[in-house]
Amino acid sequence: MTRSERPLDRDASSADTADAAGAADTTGVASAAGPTAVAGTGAANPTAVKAALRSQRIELPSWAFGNSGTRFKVFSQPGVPRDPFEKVADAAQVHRHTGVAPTVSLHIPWDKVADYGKLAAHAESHGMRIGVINSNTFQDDDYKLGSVTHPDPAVRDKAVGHLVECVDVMDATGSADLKLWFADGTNYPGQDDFRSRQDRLAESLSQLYERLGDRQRMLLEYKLFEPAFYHSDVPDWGTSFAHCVRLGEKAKVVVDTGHHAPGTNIEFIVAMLLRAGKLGAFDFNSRFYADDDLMVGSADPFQLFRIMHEVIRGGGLDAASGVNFMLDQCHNIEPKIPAQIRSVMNVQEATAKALLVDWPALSAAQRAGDVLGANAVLMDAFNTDVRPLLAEVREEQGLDADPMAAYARSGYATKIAGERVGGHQAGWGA
Ligand code: RM4
Ligand code: MN
Repeated sequence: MTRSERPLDRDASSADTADAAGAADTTGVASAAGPTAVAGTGAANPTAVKAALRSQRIELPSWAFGNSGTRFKVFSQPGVPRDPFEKVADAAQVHRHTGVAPTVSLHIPWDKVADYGKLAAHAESHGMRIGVINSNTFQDDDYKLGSVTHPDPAVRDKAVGHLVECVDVMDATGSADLKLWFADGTNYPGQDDFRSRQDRLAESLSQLYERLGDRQRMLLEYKLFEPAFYHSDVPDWGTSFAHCVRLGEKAKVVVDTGHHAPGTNIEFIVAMLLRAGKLGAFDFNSRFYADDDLMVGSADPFQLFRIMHEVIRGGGLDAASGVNFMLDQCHNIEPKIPAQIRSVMNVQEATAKALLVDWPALSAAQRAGDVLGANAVLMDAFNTDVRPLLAEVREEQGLDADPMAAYARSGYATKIAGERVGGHQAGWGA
């Protein structure tokens, strides 16, 4: 059977019902009958696939536009923004050429400004909105032994104070989400007590949770290691999940794709979190070795496809799911704006392939125990060249079919290199 001969409508009865009880009432998002309208019509319905691609949203990180590097060297680039306003302007260029990236994440204090209302208005004048506010409790001397888990209550108070200040920034910018990533951990066995640190973490998070408005959420990110090398206080999705469940509906887990041990099955984590209604956001990037923060989809496009497949399976692509898809990347040696454009395109390509999965065929093969057949359905979608489809989607939206070429032709890179002379280029800690 060719793609076009496959049934238009997904056969609901073909969906597995094994997880019905667990999924339906705990999530309110993931459907036990499998993917929602977006995916069910997959290969057989190009209109639905295109609609899903048009409505997909990918958030850009302000810090990707600043200078970055490793602990060995930060290489500067011409035209790099000197302040958050210029970072937002650069993000707007990415949106101009891709049409799916209208929000930009801020990092406080890197993006500290005197008037956040003014920054939000500036974003709006560029067709952008302020997205997630990312907190930073890792760059002060006080935080050497931790922030919200620090043994000294005064340091914990200071850290919670910063997080509350971030909620003030959310109020001023209209942002709905606060992202929490803690560098907290220890370097040596015996250095501090795991359980006391968990208690302090729980207490600090509760204080913050109380401060959230009705439409605001807190997103708790986990990371296996670095900067702490013996243990991290939020090393894995289980720890984040446990805290979020205890806190309540407004607390969700963040999956940063670079924050796992090599070989971790990230798509399984995605499935579990969506099933429980606890997936709040992605920090997308690629890694070869550790938390490399390279362009998403560059190290392992197949992994990204598998993740997007589970996202669609669990309803995470539907706007109502509230899952935020952000790029958390640094472009140390490549030009930053085109690197962000390329990253957005990589996410779109993985999404398009995942949308093309023939769900009725996959489900039938799975139920029949057809191991090779089921695998072939997935690989068939992954091996489809979706670039012509995405080019078509862009042209239908009045965009250039090739965002990279359009950006190169735009003259923006030359313009900012000429204009942004003097001042202090933004970078870590700026
Ligand atoms: C952390 C984590 C956070 C990001 C910082 C800069 O490793 O990924 O999400 O904000 O880096
Ligand atoms: Mn991250």
